[in-house]
Amino acid sequence: MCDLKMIAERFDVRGDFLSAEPYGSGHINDTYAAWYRQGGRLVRYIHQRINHAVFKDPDSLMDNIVRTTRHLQHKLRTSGDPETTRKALALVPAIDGNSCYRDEKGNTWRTYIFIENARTLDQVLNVKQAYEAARAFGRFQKELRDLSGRRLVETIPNFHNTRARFNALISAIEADAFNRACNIKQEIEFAFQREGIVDTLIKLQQGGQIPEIVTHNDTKLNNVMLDDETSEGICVIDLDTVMPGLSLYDFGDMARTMTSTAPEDERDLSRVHPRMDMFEAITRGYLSSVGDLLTKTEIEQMPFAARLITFEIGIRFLTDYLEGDIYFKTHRDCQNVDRTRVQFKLVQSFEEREDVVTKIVAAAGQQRDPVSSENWG
Ligand code: ADP
Ligand code: GN1
Ligand code: MG
Repeated sequence: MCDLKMIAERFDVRGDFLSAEPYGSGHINDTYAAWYRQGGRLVRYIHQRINHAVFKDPDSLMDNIVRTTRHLQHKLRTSGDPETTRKALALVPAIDGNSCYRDEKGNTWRTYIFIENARTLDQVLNVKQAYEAARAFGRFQKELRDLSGRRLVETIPNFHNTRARFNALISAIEADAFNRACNIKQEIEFAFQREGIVDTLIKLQQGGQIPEIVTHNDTKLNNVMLDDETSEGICVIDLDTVMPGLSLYDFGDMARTMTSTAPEDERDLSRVHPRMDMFEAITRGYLSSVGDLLTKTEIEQMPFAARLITFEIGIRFLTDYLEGDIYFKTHRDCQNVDRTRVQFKLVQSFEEREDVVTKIVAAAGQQRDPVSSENWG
């Protein structure tokens, strides 16, 4: 582990550094929870090293985050909310006043206030959690609708361009740099059979039927903190990919990560399927906070987005396997293949349940009124 104390000293954290340990199960950044003694109490902060192989322009990324977190906090403050630094991520500036610190190796570090009495989950356990997590992501989209100023920077260009993701898969298969394509023939075939879906949302956007808005773009379950007591989705985190996007990208990734109770890399595929009660919970949770801002087409495309985005992440895992596991963190051999298989199983299950999924969205879309979370307890 790197010298966290040295990093910690570069930030304007009041108190004495005690210890730090790796934290969370994100696939991209290096995250540490650090303890400090502060005025006789023990408090925690998050120190995070941005993965600059993934994010090529950390300064623009941090600029996006400064703008969005300020905007969210300003809204909470003006509404009289007493918990602004628990309900919106709060950066702690570096001692030189910058939002981040660049170490001598060129790594970019940032520090956040630790959100206490809340947790992230890697899998949903009940419908209330699914409802609350989706509601929080919907609220996040809604609160950023009036973000003023210039367009946010695309921290990863074409991040949800499924056609570009598909083309990257083809290139990786052609290069087959690690001679791995022979191990995943079925998965490659599965992907090729579905090439026809990859342009759908892009075309709807180009045709002006779906608007570009500010979206989170990485709305997996473990990017929202749920309150320990109430399960309320109190804070959306992991803001590196907050940038212009489609509302459907966010809904699709919620469906991918909040409907199955199996891990993302489950090896027993018989345990993997999207639960329809969970799907209904996320649909209602999401629409309860943002439904009044969505167009008819956006709502109509929600069932499709569930399988498209699940497919897209599946082909990203497959591509990474072919390229030697260089993008997503892996902890064992073939983990990216297992992740792919889980996503593809979910895609297939969404296809098989298309009627049910469509009915759920249609019914929830007609109501569009905020639904009390009590219904999901
Ligand atoms: P990655 O991009 O690698 O996924 P995240 O920003 O999602 O990194 O952080 C990884 C994990 O660290 C999260 O899933 C969450 O459990 C934890 N975490 C991140 N920020 C905070 C915070 N401000 N307070 C408490 N926990 C946090
Ligand atoms: C990554 O950073 P994390 O673990 O929240 C990835 C997402 C994928 C997800 C798959 C910047 O999310 O796009 O959907 O893994 N983030 C980035 O679990 O690529
Ligand atoms: Mg994350």
